[in-house]
Amino acid sequence: MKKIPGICLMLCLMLAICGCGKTTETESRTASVVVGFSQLGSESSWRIANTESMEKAAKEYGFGLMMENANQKQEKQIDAIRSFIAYQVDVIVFSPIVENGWDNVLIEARRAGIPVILMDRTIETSEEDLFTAYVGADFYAEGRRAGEYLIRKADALGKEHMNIAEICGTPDSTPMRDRQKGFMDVIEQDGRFTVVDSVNGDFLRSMGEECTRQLLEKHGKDGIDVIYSHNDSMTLGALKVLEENGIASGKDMILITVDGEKEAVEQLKAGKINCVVQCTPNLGDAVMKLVERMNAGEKIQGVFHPEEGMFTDFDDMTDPALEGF
Ligand code: GYE
Repeated sequence: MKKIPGICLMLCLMLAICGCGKTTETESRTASVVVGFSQLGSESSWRIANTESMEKAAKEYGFGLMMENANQKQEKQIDAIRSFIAYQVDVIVFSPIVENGWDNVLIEARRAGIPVILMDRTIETSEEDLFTAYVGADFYAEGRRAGEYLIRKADALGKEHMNIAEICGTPDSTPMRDRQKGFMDVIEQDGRFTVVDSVNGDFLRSMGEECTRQLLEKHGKDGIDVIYSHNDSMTLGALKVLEENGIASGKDMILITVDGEKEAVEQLKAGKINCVVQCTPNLGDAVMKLVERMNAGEKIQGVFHPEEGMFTDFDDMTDPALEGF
């Protein structure tokens, strides 16, 4: 099984770090280029900012945007893609909720001659040429960054052993799979760490809360030293439960999270979160730039990763660059 055709064409695109429900149409009747965009849901602040970034960029480039929000349902995304094919949009952009199960609908798009760009997450397929490009983060690198931070933190605290609880994002989604793998590949090299539990929080704040309650019940507060959560929304849910239980997060419980939304960065500055691995939702400009080039007849292929870093309690918290979205 191959994950990304042409992965050897890895290109790095510097993305400027700046910046539902029913179908929304942005000037698609008059625009010369119409983009059909299937957003997977509104599960997190990351997602909301991502939707805004797509809308803003479409406007700036003068493209019509037909947007459907799938509210976390793969079937709805498939329906949306079919409706874009029927409408004969110029380009289909979508953020696949999970990696598998797209072949049939994407074969239909290929047959109709409509190019597809994957935005944010990628797919697993053995078919050739189901999409032209993927614009999204390197989630594996994000997971590795989280693991590298933990090793540095354990060194600084002089810890001989740490128990980790992992709160995962949507099962079988790219960020879930790769943030887990990257993290594990790093910490497995170091005998000091044990992952005592790994639970599904579906990238939702409410689930982050629920998972943390269950984790504390099962392992007790002394049974967990670190929570590694795959996104800020779940981490903020976890924080609430830790506070309720009088657990000093940031000190007695190390919190590592991914995204970089404002609220999480504020909690990092307040010392309650230890590490925020950055994942930018501002992909709209890079996507629309590709649409523009494709429309000009250029053949686009490859993987476009934004440049990302991380914010941690080793950094100067007064740094104005630590802002979040
Ligand atoms: O980290 C999370 C969102 O796919 C990168 O999805 C995205 C993830 C993001 O729900 O907050």
